[in-house]
Amino acid sequence: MEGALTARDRVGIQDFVLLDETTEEAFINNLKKRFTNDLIYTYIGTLLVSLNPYKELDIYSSKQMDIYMGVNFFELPPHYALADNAYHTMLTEYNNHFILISGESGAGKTEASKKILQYYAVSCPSTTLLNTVRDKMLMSNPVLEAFGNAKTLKNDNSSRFGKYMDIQFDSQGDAVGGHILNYLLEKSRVVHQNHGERNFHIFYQLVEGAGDNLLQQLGLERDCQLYKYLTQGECATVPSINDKNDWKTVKNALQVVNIDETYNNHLFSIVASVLHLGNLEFSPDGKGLATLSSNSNELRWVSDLLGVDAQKLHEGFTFKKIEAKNDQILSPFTIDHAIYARDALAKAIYGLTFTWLVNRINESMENTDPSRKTVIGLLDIYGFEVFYVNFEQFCINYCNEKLQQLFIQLTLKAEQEEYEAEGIEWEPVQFFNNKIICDLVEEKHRGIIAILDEECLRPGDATDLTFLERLEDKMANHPHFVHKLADKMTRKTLERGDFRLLHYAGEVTYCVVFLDKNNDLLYRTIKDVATQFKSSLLKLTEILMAKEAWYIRCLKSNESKQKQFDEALVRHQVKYLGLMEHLRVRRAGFAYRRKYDVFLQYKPLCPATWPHWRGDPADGVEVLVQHLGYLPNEYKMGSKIFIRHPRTLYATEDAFERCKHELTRLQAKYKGYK
Ligand code: AD9
Ligand code: MG
Repeated sequence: MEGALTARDRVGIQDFVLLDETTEEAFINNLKKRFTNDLIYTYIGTLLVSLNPYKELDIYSSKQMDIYMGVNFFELPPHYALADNAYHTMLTEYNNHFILISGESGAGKTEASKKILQYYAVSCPSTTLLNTVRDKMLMSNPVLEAFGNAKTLKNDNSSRFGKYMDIQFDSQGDAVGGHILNYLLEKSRVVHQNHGERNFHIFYQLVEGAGDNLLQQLGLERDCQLYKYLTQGECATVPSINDKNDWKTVKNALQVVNIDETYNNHLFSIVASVLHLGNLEFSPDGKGLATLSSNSNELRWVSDLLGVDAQKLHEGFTFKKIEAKNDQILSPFTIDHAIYARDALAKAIYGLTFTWLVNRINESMENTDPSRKTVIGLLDIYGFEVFYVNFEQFCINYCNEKLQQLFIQLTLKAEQEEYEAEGIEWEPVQFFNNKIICDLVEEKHRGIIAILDEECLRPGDATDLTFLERLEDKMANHPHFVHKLADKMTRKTLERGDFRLLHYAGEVTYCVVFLDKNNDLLYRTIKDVATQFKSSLLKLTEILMAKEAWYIRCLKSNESKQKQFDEALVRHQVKYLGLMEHLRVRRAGFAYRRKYDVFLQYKPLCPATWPHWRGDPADGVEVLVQHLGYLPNEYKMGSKIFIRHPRTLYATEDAFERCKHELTRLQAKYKGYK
């Protein structure tokens, strides 16, 4: 007993529900102990908390995976058990599941989702044919990461798109197909990067990794510094990233997902054309209008690589076509317009290429067998970000609000329903409900997106500032909108053209460059983004609500990407992710529930159930708990056994450990006599 307690004191408890106290202090201490001992996963009941270790741990080998297959959730340290449990529940109950992985940027969501995918790919029963589908699923990751991830200040491999992947299983539990839905790629990164950030990985991989012949065909030099779109962040090389090696991985992965050499050529022609586009420069003519100033070589490369007439391209960058009656008039661009047109083209072709890639990958993973499949969905989106940010980050943070809302709804709902179904009374626990912030963004007629839509459609002189005025007018009394006059202290740092939202995860200041009526293309794009994004999130919520949910809450251990435990940072995340409330909900009623046959593992503790209980498992459990002295109010028999207090279960587990120890000792002694 003492030994067990010492170990518990040293390495912490693997389920927060078993903590003696539910204080924040105890919670953080437990996390810290586990982190110090490289134990990065901890349960809150069936929810998994993961703390980014920022170092490679030897816990993801196939040997480790074998140990987890089919074991009970609580029998092994938390880790693959969640993935395995979702899988086995899917097989036994024949229903659909999803794993929601959330947390802020750099918390470890993408890594967690890759580990889970790997687990399913490796651990399911296999045939040679199906292995190819699995390889495609696995290899979709390096491809999409190359084109959709980038180095940011928060994360050297930050996802700049949202990804929901369904893994389809047949009735034998074999992974037979996959399908990816992608959400809002941060296209602005193609043409602009903040200091200390990079463009999408693929550009650097191409320049660093491609063979001399390919570079020559694409008109590129092996020097990232030569390309404007690659150097704005002034960090083309990153110590943790090996672009040359990654290029090889991506090339190989492209083959696996059926993107062969012919497609490769098209694909990299487009990527290269973006780099050439970025080097096009304009200078003013005598009247201040745009003319192409850089050498015509760049234009020729864009034209060759995209297969578009160079003259037409040139016109497109320097003139606007106005349709008047049956006539067309060419109105010359200013420099700003020309730059805008160049960047818009670069973003558009990159965005379309990304969508094409996702479609190709989906085709390659498609399962054509019409028999019914069950799925496990993995949701890995870009994490919450607190920067001085633009419209895309506004969408990213809105997406995180929606997922937090989904988490609140589902955890409360599921818990409440289970208690009701089992006839168990419980006291609801108060959560901060972020619905108020979701409404602020998306409410019909009154939300930020609705106001943006209206401004876009309003004829005449709508600008960023009129949009901001309308926001300030409408949101004046909203507790999560910082009005420029509402807070004099805050106002000091609110620049003209900024607004600030109090998100569930923290304050974020947004710079309004949403609307620019002079730039009809820009405001049309923004409007479509805002509205489309809102409806695609709505669809995603519907997809998820129809499935059984599992949660991984990822926490960032520190900001310096090293193995350190920054207590204040961790505490902040524990707070806003609502982990304490979740823990209280789990403990408010019956913290533990176990299927009868699983609980019968403790049968050596009772002479009446040992060595076998031959009757109904529920009766066996009743006999067992009576023998163990459980008081009537400490447990409840429903479709499984519900145990009110973790300590009760803990005492049983301790007794079981001692009993096993004694049995082993007796067996050894018996052998000795023989
Ligand atoms: V973002 O919202 O896409 O910017 P994520 O996805 O939450 O973010 P990611 O999974 O990319 O973060 O993790 C960031 C980095 O932390 C990784 O590149 C690893 O260096 C590190 N990390 C995360 N999880 C693990 C892990 N389980 N083991 C080792 C890890 N390192
Ligand atoms: Mg990620």
